[in-house]
Amino acid sequence: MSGSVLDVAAAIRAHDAFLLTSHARPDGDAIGSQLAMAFALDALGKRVRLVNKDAVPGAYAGFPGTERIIVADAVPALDGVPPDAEATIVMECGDLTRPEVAGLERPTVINIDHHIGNTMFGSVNWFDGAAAACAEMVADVIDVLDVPWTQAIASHLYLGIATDTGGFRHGPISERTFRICARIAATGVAPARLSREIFDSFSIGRIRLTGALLNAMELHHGGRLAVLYYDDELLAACGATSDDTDGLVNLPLGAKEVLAVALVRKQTDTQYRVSMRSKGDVSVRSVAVQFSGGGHINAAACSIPGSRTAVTQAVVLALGAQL
Ligand SMILES: [Mn+2]
Repeated sequence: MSGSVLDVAAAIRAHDAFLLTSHARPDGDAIGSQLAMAFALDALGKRVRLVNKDAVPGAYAGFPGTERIIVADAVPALDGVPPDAEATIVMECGDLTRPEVAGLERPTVINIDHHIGNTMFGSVNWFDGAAAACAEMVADVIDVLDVPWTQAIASHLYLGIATDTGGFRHGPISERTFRICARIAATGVAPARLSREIFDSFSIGRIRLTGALLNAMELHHGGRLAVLYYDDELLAACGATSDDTDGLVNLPLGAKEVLAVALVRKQTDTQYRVSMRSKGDVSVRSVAVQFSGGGHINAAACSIPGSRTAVTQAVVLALGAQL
């Protein structure tokens, strides 16, 4: 049972205090969904706190309210509110381990997500695989709760949608997406300014890392598959940090012939994280699942044990079967 926006709204109306979280290493949709929801709950007079495992990526730090996010491995104790009185809202997460924050369990856990494979871990679950971003779902929640869209809410909905669609390039972008965007623009926020802030706020280290990654890019299967690789040494050499790597996996897709990309990141000598992206019907999700990972058809990830060579060969082979 995938539930509905009405179930979510009813659960929100029934509580006064909320704990909002999203996945570790948050992306734009994680941050945008959380803060749009937070501002809506504020408007209803609810008590709201936000807890994430990792800090807000630098490019999004200027968006309103990001300073409210508590960065912690475990939910801090809350004075005056017994934990059971607080409802947890988890956005953008296929299961309750994705936040990597301990202590999220509550009698009411509201699960709002658009990732295929969601385990329906909540006491209230709303899954919508047709949403281009979790932020689209949050927009619906806000409407059912009858909260007017402020510029702060609109900015965060835009952050989620613009990033999860790669600047309106991929995913189930629909009429609904553009209806929401039309209403975002109607609040008076300038989409072009937000897009500049989202997409053109990188560090110089990120730009140098981009050059290094692409310079060392490998092509396989007649150029249809690109493989990128980095480790901590390359980050340091470029003056970059792991905060600078978000979205780099998409770069080779800018080449017409490239249909899929694997970005391999060294975690240890015997463990590698593989992020994958693809165009059209090429399913990187099915490859990620083979290695106990997950994601969407066009965006998925997994961790694979083995040497760099063995991991890369396994990924090249598995992706080749999808091309
Ligand atoms: Mn998302």
